[in-house]
Amino acid sequence: MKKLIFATGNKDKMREIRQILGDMDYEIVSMKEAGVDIDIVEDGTTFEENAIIKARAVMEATGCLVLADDSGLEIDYLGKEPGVQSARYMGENTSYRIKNQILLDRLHGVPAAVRGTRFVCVIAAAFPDGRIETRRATIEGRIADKPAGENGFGYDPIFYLPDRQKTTAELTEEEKNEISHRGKALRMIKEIL
Ligand code: ITT
Repeated sequence: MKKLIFATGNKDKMREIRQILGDMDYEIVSMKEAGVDIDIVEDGTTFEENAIIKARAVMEATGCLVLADDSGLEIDYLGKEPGVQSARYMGENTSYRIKNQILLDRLHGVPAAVRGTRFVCVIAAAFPDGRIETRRATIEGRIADKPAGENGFGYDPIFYLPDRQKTTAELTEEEKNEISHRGKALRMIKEIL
């Protein structure tokens, strides 16, 4: 079977990716499983730039087909913060329980109509011949009034879906992957592999 390396060090993303790409004709290996131990500096200013930086670095180190995911949360009321800084917002070692609570505090008293938010995901594919492709997808929601749910990761407990009356942390993994930014972007990239 052909090999595809996914350039992420985030175990939660990797779990979702394996489920979404599980039916492909590729053996999907994480960076760690591929024995790639390089320090990648994500200094791009857009999701596209950072996804390309990650995918290209690992493709150049291995010569393999590589995919990378750069994603994050945009909160309209905060001028699209934390955006591309989502993983580094308030420090990489600050727990998401605390990050989520601080975001809820910053939106304290803000009415539902202006609590709009979205998850953005850009998947970059770096092919061994140097070709690069990217695909972007989003899911729209609202910042919850309080955290809810144990599934997912990161900002999922405060990402509320008004239609379903649930946060993305209250969805099963299959339900989230069907509608999520990551599920949509990965299904688009599947079409070109
Ligand atoms: P890699 O760069 O190694 O892939 P990372 O966690 O640093 O891992 P990003 O730079 O792309 O990844 O940051 C994405 C952050 O955005 C992630 O750590 C979460 O905080 C948040 N995020 C992205 N997708 C999410 C999702 O589906 N649910 C909850 N939070 C999400």
